[in-house]
Amino acid sequence: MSRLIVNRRRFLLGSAAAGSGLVLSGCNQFDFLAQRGNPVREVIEQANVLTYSAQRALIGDQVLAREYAESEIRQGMKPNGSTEPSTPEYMFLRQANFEPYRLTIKGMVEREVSFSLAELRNMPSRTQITRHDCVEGWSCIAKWTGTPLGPVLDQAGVKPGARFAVYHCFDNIQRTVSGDILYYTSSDLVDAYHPQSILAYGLNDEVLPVSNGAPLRLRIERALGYKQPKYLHTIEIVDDLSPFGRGKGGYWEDNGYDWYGGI
Ligand SMILES: Nc1nc2c(c(=O)[nH]1)N[C@H]1C(S)=C(S)[C@@H](COP(=O)(O)O)O[C@H]1N2
Ligand SMILES: [Mo]
Repeated sequence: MSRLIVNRRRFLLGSAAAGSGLVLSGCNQFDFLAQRGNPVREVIEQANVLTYSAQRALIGDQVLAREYAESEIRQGMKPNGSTEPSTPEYMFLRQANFEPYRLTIKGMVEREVSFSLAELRNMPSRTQITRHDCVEGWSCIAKWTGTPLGPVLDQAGVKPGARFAVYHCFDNIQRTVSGDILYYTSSDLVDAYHPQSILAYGLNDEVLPVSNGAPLRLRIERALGYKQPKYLHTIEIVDDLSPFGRGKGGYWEDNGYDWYGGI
């Protein structure tokens, strides 16, 4: 089984790299791939659906990601992607030491709820030492402390028919002529309710630093780095990902990365 997963990971890394090259190069020869209804694109999309269901069938729903010993933490957590968000909303919260921060849960829920950091820290916590794998080809073992997401979602009451959680972040990952693009990603509810899915406010026994996503970032331990949203402010429960961004369920997903991003 591990061989299968390794092979799948290689495949993923390959397809992610090809996907981003495709978007960034803007090469005419390949542009047609990005058009909806294109048969090649549909084949690629089907492949993603297949790997998703194949992986769910292979490893089951609630299998834990490997956890490591303290002695295996070799270096600090390498900051990547956005490391210092510059949106006014974030800069305001940062200078106020994140006192006014609230995490909001909305969408297909019985009641919209929001929590301050103090409230989240007072809920049961979980600490885990796990390995973060970025598609750029590096990994880091780090110790994360936070509140399990499942019980937080239960306080909002997820409605029947809901399928995904969309994670909205403060940072402007990309600036364009038509405005800032804010980072977002998403998961299914199986990953949202996974026992290692935590709203992390602590990293390696310290308060989570700004460069790694302060005040709150989600860990989804069986997924690649781009599925670990930093600077999280809202979780939206939905049954359809198409209304967000370019409809692929995340910033990097919109740029060609696999939606599931499992490892
Ligand atoms: N909001 C936000 N979340 C993000 C990113 C980002 O740029 N913005 N980058 C992603 C990527 S590609 C990686 S590898 C990890 C990096 O997390 P770190 O800075 O704690 O290493 O965060 C992920 N989550
Ligand atoms: Mo990454």
